[in-house]
Amino acid sequence: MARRDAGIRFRDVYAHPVGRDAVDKILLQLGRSPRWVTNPLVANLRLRTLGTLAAPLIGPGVADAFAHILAEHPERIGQATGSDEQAKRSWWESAVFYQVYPRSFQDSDGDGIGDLRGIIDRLDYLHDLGVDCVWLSPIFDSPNEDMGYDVRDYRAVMTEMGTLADLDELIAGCHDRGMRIILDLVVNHTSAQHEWFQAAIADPDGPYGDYYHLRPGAPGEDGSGAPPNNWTSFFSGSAWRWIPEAERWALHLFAPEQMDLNWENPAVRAEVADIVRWWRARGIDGFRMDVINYISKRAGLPDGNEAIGRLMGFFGIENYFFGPRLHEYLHELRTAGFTGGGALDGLMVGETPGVGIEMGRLLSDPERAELDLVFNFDVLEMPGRIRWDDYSYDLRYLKTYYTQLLTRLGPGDHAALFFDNHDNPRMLSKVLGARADDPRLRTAVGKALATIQLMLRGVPFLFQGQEIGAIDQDFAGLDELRDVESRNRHAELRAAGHSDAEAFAQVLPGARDHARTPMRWEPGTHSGFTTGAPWQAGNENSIGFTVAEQMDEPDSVWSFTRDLIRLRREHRALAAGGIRFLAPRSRDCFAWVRTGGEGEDEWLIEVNLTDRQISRPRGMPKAEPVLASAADDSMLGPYGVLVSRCG
Ligand code: TEU
Repeated sequence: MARRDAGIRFRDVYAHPVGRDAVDKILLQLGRSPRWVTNPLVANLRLRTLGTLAAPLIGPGVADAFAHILAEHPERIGQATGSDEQAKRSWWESAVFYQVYPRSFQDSDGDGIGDLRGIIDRLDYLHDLGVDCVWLSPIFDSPNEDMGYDVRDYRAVMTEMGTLADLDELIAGCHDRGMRIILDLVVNHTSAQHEWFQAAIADPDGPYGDYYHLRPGAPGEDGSGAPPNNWTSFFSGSAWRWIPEAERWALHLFAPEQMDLNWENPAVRAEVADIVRWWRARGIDGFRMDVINYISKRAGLPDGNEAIGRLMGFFGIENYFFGPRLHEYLHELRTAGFTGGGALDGLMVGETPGVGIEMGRLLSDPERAELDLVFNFDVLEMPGRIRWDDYSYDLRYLKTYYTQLLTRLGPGDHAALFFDNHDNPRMLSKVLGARADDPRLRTAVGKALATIQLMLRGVPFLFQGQEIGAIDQDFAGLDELRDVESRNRHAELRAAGHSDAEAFAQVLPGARDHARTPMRWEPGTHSGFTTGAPWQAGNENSIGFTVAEQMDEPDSVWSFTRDLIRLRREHRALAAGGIRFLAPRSRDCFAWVRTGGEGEDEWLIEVNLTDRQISRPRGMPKAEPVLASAADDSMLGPYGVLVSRCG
């Protein structure tokens, strides 16, 4: 069989959306410039030659892995087309989203776990902030091995969070206030306790056996029996679990209790479409689709390339992060699940780890009727860094990242703009570290991040607590960490010979637990989150950074965030206009203009990305300051911000 990479030159790889994003991702991890691969010498190299030359460095088979992906996806990088005015205007394009992590938002019954009634009690708060759409992290029935991302029943509410009637009341409460609500749909995998999986292992050759990735084999008494391939889980260890009662290996990309669904099975796809229709009929306005780019696995589930596995930290990822039938599955779900009365309606925002700019453009191209929007995670860590690294995030990287991202997106493309979520430490703490104890700096950085997120061209997704300058927690030890990923990583480090303290020190910087501490509503015991014992430690007691204190303080992060959202609401250019970057040569100042349509105001935004005072860039357009933080008409203080109306 002719090798797949016969004749392919490296420029072909870089002209391909998947190839370009994969190469850019590798360059990002290596902290290298794209010029490394766009120069004629490399660009004209045959992929096979490059693979041979690079083999000593990156190992064999990488070129073939690229060639395989290119062969599976015939698309080429499309040019940005259309204009801002032509781009369709759906409700979500100018909306401000707010992610609620229900478990830690507001407890109403004193069991220490946040619940739906608690969210209902806080809807006026979200409305006062200016939220347009609430995204709930999973509230479905779940054993909570992964805090709801292991669903046991897609049509029932987790007991500790309430009932379907509560959810109906919450949906109505949002709509009555002119807000919308989307749910977190986790359909790459189900809980091992889901009835489908239970039926599958009871009768692996029956109708449900093909709902999952089950493979024959056996671990062997002495453990000599190897799993079906070398894939590893994102939560440590192999991605395969031996199920004795079924005498089968079962695939789990995440925890051993999160069993990957087999989307090749039309019955699975029909089940998911039915779940979507069921929730749409209950008034849900759309979904955040959990790891939705993982649903298409390469036929045969082949071994992962050793070099790619070492580089990315997970073996097998090239066989599913953008699988061969992904477009087909998404389009089918979009049309089967979201077609209400003929028009494609509802929102599908994809959580797509590992997907880069070009793949994101492909998945969210309106012409394809797949996803509307994707999360690109490359903003969360600086080049060459991973979440577990303990380092100081330099905000100047945001200028590089967003200038590249928003320049590459066309008017018909949209970027989800976010810094925090339930899977990552707080961005404010990544920037300031222990200096976040300085309330002045903490406030300045909180406002600067809010300005970038709410004033750039894109769809902002605030995460609960961001609006009050929430920071990481000083967890005392492993017993305060609840997240399966944190605890598994700690166990893996201990098994590798690290002491408890060493293992904890390596887990702490990247622990998702930082983002899952209870919302700080007011000073005092458990910050008004619960009258009971909170499920997750939240030992911060800093003064001035609770909702109650911030709402009363005109110079707080909360007030500034509300004012930014209000400006977006009052001026279309800020919510849905175009963007023109300024002062490209300034490393320290991130400046841009939001452009409007005929007769609409244009806006100048300037952000000091450093902890030093800087002069405003020369040659800025004439503009009247409207909103400022640590800035005047000539200087920008540390992390200072100026939002001005042009003209
Ligand atoms: O996370 C998917 C994911 O791969 C990462 O974004 C996540 O940070 C994880 O730690 C892998 O390193 C989604 C959910 O957001 C996450 O909470 C779930 O644990 C995961 O999927 C499995 O459902």
